[in-house]
Amino acid sequence: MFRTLACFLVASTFSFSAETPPPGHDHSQEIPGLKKELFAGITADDLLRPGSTPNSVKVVLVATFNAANYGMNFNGYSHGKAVLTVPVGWKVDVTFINPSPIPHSAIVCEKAETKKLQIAEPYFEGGATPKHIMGQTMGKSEFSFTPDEAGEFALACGFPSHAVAGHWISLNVSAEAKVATLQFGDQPAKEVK
Ligand SMILES: [Cu+2]
Repeated sequence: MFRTLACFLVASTFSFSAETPPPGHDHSQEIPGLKKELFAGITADDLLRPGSTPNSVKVVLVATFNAANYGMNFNGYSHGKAVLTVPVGWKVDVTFINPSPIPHSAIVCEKAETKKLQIAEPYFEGGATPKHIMGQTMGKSEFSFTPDEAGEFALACGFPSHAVAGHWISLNVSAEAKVATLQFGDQPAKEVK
C-alpha cells in the first residue's frame, strides 16, 4: 500500500514539474551525449509524411530531439501538442530513433492511457518498438500498424513514467478525413504532401 502511494506521489510530482519547468529553465539547452548523426536532417515535419504506397503514411519519431520537456519529446513536441490525423484503415509506418543514452521507446495507445505509469500492449497490432517497456538507447527501430478503428490515440514513449511526464504526441484516427494532416500546437492543421 505504502509502495503504491509512494509511486503515485512520485509520478504526480514528476508530471507536475515536467509541465511547469522552474523559472530560468532553458529549453534550448542541449541534452548531453546525443548521437546527432542518428537524426541529422530530420525535422518536426517528418512526424508525418506521405507513405510510399497509397493510403499509407510515414512517421519519423525522434526521442530527445532537443531539450524540451527534459528530452522527453518526439521531434521537439510533448504532451500531445503535435497532432497527427490519419484516415481510418491507412497503414502507418514508423521509424523510431533515440539518439540519447537514456532509454525511450514508442507505442500506440489510447489517449487516456498516457496517464498511466506503464502501457502494457499496443492498441493496434504491431504498434510498438520491440521491448517497449525496457526501451532502447542510441539506436533506431521500425514498426507498422493499420488502425482499423477511429478515435483519439497517442504515440507515446513506453518507458515507465515517461508518457505521464508528457512524452507523447497525439494520433487521431478519423472516419471523416480523406487525407492525412499534421498540426503543431495552435497552428492550423496542414495536409501532408
Ligand atoms: Cu521516453
